[in-house]
Amino acid sequence: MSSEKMHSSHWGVFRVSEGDHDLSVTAWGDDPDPSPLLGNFTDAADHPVRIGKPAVRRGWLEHGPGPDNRRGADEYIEVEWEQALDLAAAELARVNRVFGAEAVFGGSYGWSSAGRFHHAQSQVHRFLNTTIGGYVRSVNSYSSGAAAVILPHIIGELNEVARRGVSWDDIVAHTDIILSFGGMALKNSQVASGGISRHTERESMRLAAERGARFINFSPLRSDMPPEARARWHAIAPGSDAALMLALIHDIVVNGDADKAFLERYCEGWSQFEDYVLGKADGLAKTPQWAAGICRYPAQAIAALARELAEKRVLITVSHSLQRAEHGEQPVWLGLALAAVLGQPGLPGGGYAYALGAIGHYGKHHNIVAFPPFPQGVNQVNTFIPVARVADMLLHPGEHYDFNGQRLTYPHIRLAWWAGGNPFHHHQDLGRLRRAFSQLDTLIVHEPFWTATARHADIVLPATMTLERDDVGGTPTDPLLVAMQKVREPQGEARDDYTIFSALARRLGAEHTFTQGRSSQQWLRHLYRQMQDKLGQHGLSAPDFDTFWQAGSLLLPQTKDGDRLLRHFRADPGGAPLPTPSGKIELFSRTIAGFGYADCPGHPAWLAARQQPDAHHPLWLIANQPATRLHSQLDFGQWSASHKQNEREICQIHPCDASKRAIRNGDIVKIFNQRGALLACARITEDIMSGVVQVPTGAWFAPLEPLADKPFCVHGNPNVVTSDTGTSSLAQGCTGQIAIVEIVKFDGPLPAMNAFKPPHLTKGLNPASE
Ligand code: PGD
Repeated sequence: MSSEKMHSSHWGVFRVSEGDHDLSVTAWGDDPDPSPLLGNFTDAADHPVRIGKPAVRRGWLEHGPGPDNRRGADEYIEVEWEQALDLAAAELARVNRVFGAEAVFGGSYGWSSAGRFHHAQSQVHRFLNTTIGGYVRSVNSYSSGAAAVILPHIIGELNEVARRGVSWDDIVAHTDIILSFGGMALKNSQVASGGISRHTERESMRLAAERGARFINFSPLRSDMPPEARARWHAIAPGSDAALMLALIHDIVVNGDADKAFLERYCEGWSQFEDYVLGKADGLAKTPQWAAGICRYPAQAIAALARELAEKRVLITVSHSLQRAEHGEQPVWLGLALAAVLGQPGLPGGGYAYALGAIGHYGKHHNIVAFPPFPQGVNQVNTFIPVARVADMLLHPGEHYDFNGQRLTYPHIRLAWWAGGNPFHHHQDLGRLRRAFSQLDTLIVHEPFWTATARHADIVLPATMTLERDDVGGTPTDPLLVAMQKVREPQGEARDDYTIFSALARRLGAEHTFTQGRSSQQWLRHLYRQMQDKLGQHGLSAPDFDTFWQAGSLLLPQTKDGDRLLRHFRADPGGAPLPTPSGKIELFSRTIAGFGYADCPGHPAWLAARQQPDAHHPLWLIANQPATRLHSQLDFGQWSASHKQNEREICQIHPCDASKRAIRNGDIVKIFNQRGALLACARITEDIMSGVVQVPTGAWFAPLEPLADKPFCVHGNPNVVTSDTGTSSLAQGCTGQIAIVEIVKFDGPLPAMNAFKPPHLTKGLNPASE
């Protein structure tokens, strides 16, 4: 048994040691509510699905770079590191020489691991910037693609709004009603990129509820609010929140409960928006009766809720998931509008807390100084895409599209470099994504595991997992800086991304520019010293690096509540204006109206999604964040695996929908639409709205026939049926949360689930000798 080390993950801080077989993992003692996701680490490090050696796809090795439909079905040839690095460096140099850095996609979206130095995306970016001068990048995220674009137009930057909004402390002390659209599931707030030392949301909800605060959960799923909140659950149709919010606003106005003084002083464009709500603009008043049919929720209940909200300290929360849908910008905007009509923004515990509970960063306090990021260098390529438009880019080079007031053109990408992400988890319509990736000349992937993305790559470079290297974990909203101490030697021939990129940069004649002459240990010390210097500027100090490293963690000083964005604005709207064009909350945005988008007008509105249930596909599918893993990470781990049945992901279905289809608890079901199909195991429950089924994301893609146009995932990855369309011309965010499907009992023999076995590998073959 080796000695215990301190380490950290996006889902919590822990102590770990190597046992005879598995790792022994114990949550950090000060965490009041540790995440069970830690259980996925125990058997991960030497799992058979680890990538042990660099590998090259046979088709690429034999025929050279170029579009190839065999990606995803080909076998791999294991090669020595030197050969793999030579091939990768030469291919990058070729593409750069022939087509320029504009032909290289380095967006490399993905969460990778909690360590800030080995942050894989930053490593890719610095490597491409320092070797070929840049790359086509991606902007925004799959988490909050719509919110990140609309919020700056109407109130302020996403991070300011979400991270400096209402705190949990304020909610516990002041809020009467927490009106939550999309809930605040603890499975989401157990995670925070960079790490989280104390999971406090459950306790905050318990304390607030005990004081008498009322939590109201509007969601198709009861489980979107934990029992501790003692929430009232109101099931509404997926994607209908905007209609419900409009109807609430309507009745608050006609009841005479709108805070006119607040709207006058702090908001821009109330009159245009009011005309729309009351139907003066389009002849359609947004009444509860109007909304009831859309939401599948009674008009009287909407009217009663509008009355209940008056004169109370009300906090409106809107989860990230609502904006991962067609017209996802609208519920984000309407949540703010509802809070404004009630006159609540800027009051302690009141107003609008966008995405509170969607991630562990929000509702917390801020460190006075943050641990510095690994510097990425300068990208000389200006071309970018909104992150979720990657398949469009690869399939439609040269085509024009709209984004946030700009008319952009998709570049022609020949080479994509991916480290720390799993597009065959995070992207929608995976059959389309496979066709998109087949257009590339070359796909290079760094991964610890044989994920579906690694199985579509041409050159696969085995990366260490977090436990196999030293790093520092931290985030601006958590006071604990963690020395992430190496626990074990790298599995097989795995190398960390920095070592891989250093060796590649050497081949491209830019080693020193990339490394600055520092080893990874020296970078950790260098970044730590920068943090010490910044603390010094505030008259604060931190122990030297060795003391920190030995202690395993360091508690950083935090600011208190005074910096909350809307408090300042409310106190002094002239002196502390919001960073919007008017300096106020924008209920009508001249900027957005000026873009002229039919799918995102100048005020918040109800815009029906194109995807609606029909006779062939009568059910909504909610494809939400999983509770048993982070995204697709460590899906083979003990905790995730123990929550599947027959090795398949679970599908929740209402008893009425199940009985109509003669589906019983535990049956294997097939969920399908025109894009593909997946298998899952049925769990019948009244905790889901009738007409809706739910399958979480993250089960590794396991297509029965890898090259099928309409993939059939036998494991339960819902992204085979989700739609790859943008939220609107404004944000072009991902719309993976909701799909339209049918479901039937699957009676055939259960196909083998091979996602956790490596692909066919030819070991140690030297291609020159073939
Ligand atoms: P992860 O599974 O976290 O998913 O998408 P993302 O791609 O981030 O992938 C991270 C990968 O990095 C893993 O394969 C892991 O093994 C690898 N990795 C970890 N550490 C390292 C490292 O040090 N080096 C290297 N090279 N690799 C490493 C998440 C995305 O999915 C997100 S954020 C959201 S919010 C979206 N949510 C939904 C949704 O709600 N519904 C649908 N349908 N689809 C979604 N997709 C999105």
